[in-house]
Amino acid sequence: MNNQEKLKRFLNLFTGNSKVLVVINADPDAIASAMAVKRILWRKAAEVVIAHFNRITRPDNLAMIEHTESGLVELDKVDKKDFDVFVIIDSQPDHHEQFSGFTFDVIIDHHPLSFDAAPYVDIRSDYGACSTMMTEYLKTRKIKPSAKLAAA
Ligand SMILES: [Mn+2]
Repeated sequence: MNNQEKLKRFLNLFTGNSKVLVVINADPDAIASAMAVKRILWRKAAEVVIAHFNRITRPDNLAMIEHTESGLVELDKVDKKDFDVFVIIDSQPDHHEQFSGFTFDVIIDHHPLSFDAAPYVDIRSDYGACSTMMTEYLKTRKIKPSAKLAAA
């Protein structure tokens, strides 16, 4: 499947009413990738919230979150019932028990394949970073990353 077809299939999962929850194990690659998803879904979904479950303590991660205004929220502060599309990015559902409470509609990752049961799966184990994959999505969607997204 080429990038254009992939993007089309990805976007087909959302309507203008979709409330999307992106769940990440926050590190710079995951944060940057989740922000790219949010950007790609701008005007394609009603709401996109990025939630993380790990405690973010490393100063570089904190600086990145502040600098990029990524709007990250803590997973235990979100109510699953407020969302209807679930995305996991830069991880697969079996990577952490915190992911296990969700049935994901989208899995986008670059780690070795271990879990690919979802309506939309894009796992490229030959990529060094998930954000590299997302750069391709942005390009395919003809989006120039904003300064903040590019910084991420
Ligand atoms: Mn990664």
